[in-house]
Amino acid sequence: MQHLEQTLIPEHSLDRDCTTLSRHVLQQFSSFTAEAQDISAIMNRIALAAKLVSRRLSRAGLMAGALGFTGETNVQGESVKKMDIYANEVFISVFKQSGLVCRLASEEMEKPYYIPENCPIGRYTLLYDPIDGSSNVDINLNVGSIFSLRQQQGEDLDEQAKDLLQPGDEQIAAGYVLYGPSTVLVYSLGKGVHSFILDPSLGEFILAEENIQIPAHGPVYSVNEGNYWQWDESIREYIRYVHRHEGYTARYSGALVGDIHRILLQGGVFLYPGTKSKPNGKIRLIYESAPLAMLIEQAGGKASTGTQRLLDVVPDKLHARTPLVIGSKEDVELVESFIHDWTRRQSEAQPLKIS
Ligand code: FDP
Repeated sequence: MQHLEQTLIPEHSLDRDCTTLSRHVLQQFSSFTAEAQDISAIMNRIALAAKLVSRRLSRAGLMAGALGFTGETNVQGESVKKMDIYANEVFISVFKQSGLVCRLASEEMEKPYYIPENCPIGRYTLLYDPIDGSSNVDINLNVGSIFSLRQQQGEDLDEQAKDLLQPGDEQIAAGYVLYGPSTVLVYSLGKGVHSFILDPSLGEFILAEENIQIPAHGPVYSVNEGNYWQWDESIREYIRYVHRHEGYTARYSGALVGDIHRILLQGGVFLYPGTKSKPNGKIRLIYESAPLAMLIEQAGGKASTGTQRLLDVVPDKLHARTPLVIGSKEDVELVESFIHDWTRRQSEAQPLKIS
């Protein structure tokens, strides 16, 4: 009996040092500066938003009016779900009167949301996708939230938010929350990638893994193959390559955060290339792919558009999209090599111009 208990409850799980998210954020800074306190407070508010969304998701099927569509379309032309609106408003409400964040910009809002009373003191902007993978909400599958924090540059007096049109390297912090069997928060302040699990009995995110390293190569390729007919030939060639070689397996959940979390822990590559109907793909740069790219690079992986490092891309508008190839270094480079070879063959095949 004693032996059985030892097997079921390993000793280390009882001795676990419960590092909370806010303590961890403060530890990331070497001194107890005003910036350290601000970022720790901001991460705490994001954690609060995540807990509220997680609670709503876990009870949504039991509540009247929590699931389904609102009947509206968002700035992207996509049908809006009630949960998108709920989660979007949760993020706004946790930052109102916090004195921490001056603007919020999200997938659900055409223009940033300003909190003027915070602006004299809160010089940060939070960019976020409140519910990523919305098509999973109504069928009780995993969804996520993605966030990115930037310093406001200049005054933004005309409320044009032009300072947000900067490369992803300008991000101060990035992360995501995965609402799955447990709620997991993964974040980076540019000093490694760390994951936390929500302990519902404590209401706290507890450190699960520090300094996560993505494998250099993994078996997973994650892409919506229903778009095969719409892709460039280079992407089709890559997909035919993985179909014909041993060691690859397909996983695509319909929620980017879930697919990236798998790849972060087990390796592989996620692709959302351009299609005929969406030449820049579907994934939004500022509040989806840039934060995920920061996390994956911090974990030793790679993120690109297929031809350019993703964190170097300068968006031309708030809701800009780019093709996305992200994950293990070797797997991203393999996809890039197919794009590069195909582009070279195309240019060599051009008829010579004789002047
Ligand atoms: P959704 O629109 O349902 O929120 O970027 C948004 C996203 O989901 C990703 O989470 C997901 O990987 C992708 O779009 C799914 O799009 P497709 O249905 O076109 O594959």
